[in-house]
Amino acid sequence: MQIQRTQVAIIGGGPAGLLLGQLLHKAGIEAILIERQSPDYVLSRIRAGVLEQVSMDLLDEAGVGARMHREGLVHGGFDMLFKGERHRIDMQALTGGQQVMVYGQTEVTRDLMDARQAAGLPTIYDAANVTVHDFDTDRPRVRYETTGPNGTEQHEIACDFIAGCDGFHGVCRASVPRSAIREYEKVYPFGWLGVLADTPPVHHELIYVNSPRGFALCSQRSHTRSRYYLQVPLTDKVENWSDEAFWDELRLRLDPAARAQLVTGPSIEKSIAPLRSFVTEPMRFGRMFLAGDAAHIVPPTGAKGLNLAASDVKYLSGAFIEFYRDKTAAGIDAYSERCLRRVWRAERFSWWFTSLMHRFPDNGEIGQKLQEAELDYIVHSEAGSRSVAENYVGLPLNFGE
Ligand code: FAS
Ligand code: PHB
Repeated sequence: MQIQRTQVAIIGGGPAGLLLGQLLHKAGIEAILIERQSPDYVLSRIRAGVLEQVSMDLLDEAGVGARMHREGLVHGGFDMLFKGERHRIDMQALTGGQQVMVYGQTEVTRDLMDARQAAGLPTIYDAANVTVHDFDTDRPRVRYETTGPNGTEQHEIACDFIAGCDGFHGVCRASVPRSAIREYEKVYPFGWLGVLADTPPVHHELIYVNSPRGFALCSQRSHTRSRYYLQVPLTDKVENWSDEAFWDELRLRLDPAARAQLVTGPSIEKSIAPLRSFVTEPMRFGRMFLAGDAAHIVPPTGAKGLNLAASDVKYLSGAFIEFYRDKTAAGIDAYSERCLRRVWRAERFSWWFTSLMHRFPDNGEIGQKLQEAELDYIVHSEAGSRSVAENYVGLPLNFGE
């Protein structure tokens, strides 16, 4: 058994783990990052696309924001399409100037990986059988295996803290005794079929569609790369969808102007993601802290998943910095409550926006009519539009304080 020692053991090399590692490094705090997949596999996952100002600021603070500012697309609004008509939500005007950045999670992850590698920070990829131990004591440990020329090798990391950034299917939350944790979950009766294509976006901003045929979203990654989503039944399989079938169904859910602008092409990625609302309470267990998807999941309608991971990491990195620099546990003790206040607000908006924009099998015809009536109110009410806008750009970190 090879024994290593560090201050923080970060489990998971997605955006949460990488961002935490970068912020701790800049504060002089040692961390070892353990990821079960390869770097290429982590980068191959196509996920989020929209960053709130809080996330942009954090990437700048981590020293990895340059390419985002160079290549990202700043958006001041988005369209809502229903009953064949598009209405723009002018976020910038409704929120006193706030905007969002369209910059894919893949690029965020790549920027963070490059920075970690450039700094020569200890990162274990392809770690197998990762387990966490004694996190209810002040001497937590992480164990994992690697396979090399000498066969399988056992490793152990002794640390002060474990950061569980290992996503929804990770080992950290699963290792907490059931009596010490509460999980809240809502699974939606549909999924999102996503397509990535090297085609110019159909519009310069995003279009969220409520159609009697189901939800659709027209998003983008650059001026030459588009990202589209269609609501599909949970029983659907990605192999049932040819590119042509996808484009035909998307056309049926768009308005004539967008249909005329749509440029189709071969998909370079195509997948179906399930939708759920999920929250773990608390998010701290002794010396182990959950951050990002390890602790919570939102339906992607509100573009909150990646942004919640970033705000968790902001609180957690601050708590660790206070512990080591100021010798106080105040931030650590407040971590879970501070995160959960923001998490539940984002969960509420994501659930509400999902409920408004998707077809629910049990809602019947009146369900569509009631959704259209609510959409009609929102786009014609400054108060209604401002409520959507201020939640979409991200509520301030001190909201309600
Ligand atoms: P991640 O899941 O990204 O990263 C966790 C990492 O931990 C992974 O690399 C995993 O390999 C690793 N890991 C797991 N178990 C481990 C173990 N035992 N040991 C070591 N490592 C382990 N959000 C949006 O805002 N918009 C979207 O459109 C959107 N689409 C999504 C589509 C899908 C299919 C999924 C799953 C999520 C989507 N999300 C979206 C949310 C997504 O962007 C997450 O919020 C974001 O990836 C959160 O980052 P992390 O918390 O780092 O979790
Ligand atoms: C994306 O571009 O992947 C995206 C954008 C906005 C969302 C969800 C996904 O609400």
